[in-house]
Order: sequence, then C-alpha cells, then structure tokens
Amino acid sequence: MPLTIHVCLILAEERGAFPLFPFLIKKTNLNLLMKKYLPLFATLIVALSPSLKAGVSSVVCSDCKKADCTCVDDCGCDAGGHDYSTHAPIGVMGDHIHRKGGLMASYRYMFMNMESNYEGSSKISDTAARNGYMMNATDMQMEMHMLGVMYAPTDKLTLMLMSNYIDTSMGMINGMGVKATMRSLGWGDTTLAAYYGLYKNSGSSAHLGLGVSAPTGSIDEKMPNGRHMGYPMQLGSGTWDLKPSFTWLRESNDWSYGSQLSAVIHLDENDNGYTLGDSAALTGWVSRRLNAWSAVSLRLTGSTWENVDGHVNQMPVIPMGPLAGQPAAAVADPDARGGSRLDLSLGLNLWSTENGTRFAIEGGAPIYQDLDGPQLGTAWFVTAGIQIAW
Ligand SMILES: [Cu+2]
Repeated sequence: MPLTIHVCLILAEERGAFPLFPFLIKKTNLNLLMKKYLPLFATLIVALSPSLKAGVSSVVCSDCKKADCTCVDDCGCDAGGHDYSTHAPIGVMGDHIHRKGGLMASYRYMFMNMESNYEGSSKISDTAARNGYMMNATDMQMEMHMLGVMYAPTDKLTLMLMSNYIDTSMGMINGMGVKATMRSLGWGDTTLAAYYGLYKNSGSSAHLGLGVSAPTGSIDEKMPNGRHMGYPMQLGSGTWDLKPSFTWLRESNDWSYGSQLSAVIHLDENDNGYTLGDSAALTGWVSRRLNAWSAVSLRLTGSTWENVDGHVNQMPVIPMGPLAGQPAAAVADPDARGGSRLDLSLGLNLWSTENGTRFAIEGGAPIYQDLDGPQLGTAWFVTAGIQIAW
C-alpha cells in the first residue's frame, strides 16, 4: 500500500498537483514494504515512466529554461549547463545524467560508525551477543574513498566508472574480557554503470541505471592466525553483481525533490563458497536552494538486505563442545547478516556558479533498524564529496 501511494504521489506530482514524498512509509511497514512490494513497485514505475512525459526534450537549465544555458548568475547552473541546484544529496549514487559530451570526475569520502549489537530491533548486551558463540564484535568503523568518472556519449546515455578504497576496523571481545581489533584495507569492487534518460524537461526528469560490479575486492582478508575475518571485514563480494536503479527528479522554484529505487543482486557464488545477501533501497529527498550556490537537503532511506548464502570454511569456528564447528562469532555466521533499516540524513550542497565544481556533505543516522542478530547496528554515517564537471 505505501508503495502504491508513492507511485500515486509521483503521478500527481508529475501533473503539478503538489510536491510530496515517500515520507508516508511507516517504519513498521518497512520489512513488508521492501520485501513484498519492491518488485511490483519497480515494474510499475518503469512501466509508467515513459508515459508520464512523452519524448525527451533537450536539457534545460532550471530557471532560465534555455537549451544552451550560459547564464551563471541566478539559475544555479554553470556555464557547461551542469545544473547543480537539482542534484541529489551526495550520498545518492547515480542521481543525474549529463548532456552529450559531459565529463565529470568525483571523489567521495564515506565514514560509517557501527556500535551496539542488535537482535531484531532491540539492542542487546555483549554477553547476549556471545550467546552460542565464543566472542562478539563491539564496534566497527568503515572508511571508504570512492573515485568516479562519468561521461555522456549522448544526451540520453551517461556512463560511470567507480572504484573504492576501503579501510575497516572492528573491535572484538571474548567471554574473559580479552579485547582485540581487526583491520582490513584495500581496493573494493569496481562498478561500471550506464544511466539512460527516460525523459527530461524544465521541471522533472527520470532515468534508469544498470551497473555491473566486478569482483576486484579481496574476499581473503585474514587474521594473524590465518583464519578468514568475518563477512563484514571482507573488501569485496567476490561475485559479479548487478546494480539496477530508477531515479526520479523534480524541481520547482527553489525546491527540488527526488527518489531513487536501487538494488544490488549478487550473481553466482564466489570462490570461497558463499554469496552475499541481495539488497534493495528506496530513498526520497527534498532539497531547498538557499541562494545561487547552495542548497540544504533532508532525506529518508529505507533499505533491506538478506543473509549470506553459503559459508566460508576458513572462518573461525568453535573448536570443541556441543557447538563444535559452529561460527566462533556472529560476524562469521552467515545467518546473522540480514536486516532492514530506515535512515534520516541532512545534507548541504555547495556549487560554483563559474564552473562545474560542487562540494557536498551529508550525514545521518538510522531512526529504525531491525537486524538478524546478533549483529552490529549502525550508529551514524557521513559522506562528503567533490565533483568536477567539464
Ligand atoms: Cu555527473
């Protein structure tokens, strides 16, 4: 039902009725919504999109409405026609396409802090998180450096190549209070994506995306004792992955809105005998332009992801007793990886009116999380980035 409302809102919005957002999603409905209605929603929205606005008009700048936008003073777009005032918060990937010949380089830095173990939507103690295991994770910090290049061979098609460098550390504690820290760092998986514009006019646009992620990240990160680190410490999925997305953007005067539905589908099984859980996310944001070069945003994101399928023999197991052979910690347990989350984020976009440079930052925290536990919950996250377009 909430997704039907979402689709209706988009339709109503397309007809200029009122600006609204998928904020109606109730947190209690999240699981059901994400798992049951996502495929339906995706199909519906893809089927409906082309009929919303027939034909692709040429790229126009937000306020001046000129096809070859050269006004830089008021309208928030740079001389290259790159309109930053309509950009999504920096945490949204593949939020825009470029006009023919457009080239963009970007660097994003992401930090995520995880702490406290969850069982379902409740926080549990370290002792409870060790129930059935020998040790438990206490906290985890992940840093990611993302480098991306975008190029548009045509007005409708934009290609993107993205790679990332990951630095992750995790604190562990065992039943005797002995603490240890694990760390893994290196290049993650590499994504090549294509974004196809369904329509674009002065007030709204939509595009479809399909990314293919190559398994360039390591899945053999080990502890000093030679055993594999837990699933969240591995740098890549080890599989070829598909990343479909649908993005819808709308703006009027100083406001812009957007929503994006995206998924990660892991194909096959990796060399270590497992497949990471598939995931899906629905995000919606509203952004208010403050002046010719800045905007603030508020975003709500619902995401869900499945457990690991299969398992790694090389991860630490309980050596003896009735649980012998079972994972020694929940981070090595394929059945304690899935979950759902609802995040709220605040963002700031700053862009140059002289050239195609944008700086943006966005930070947020979950307002609800429901995890197949014991599993570390997310405490907060921040993404900052710079984009240079030519
Ligand atoms: Cu771009």
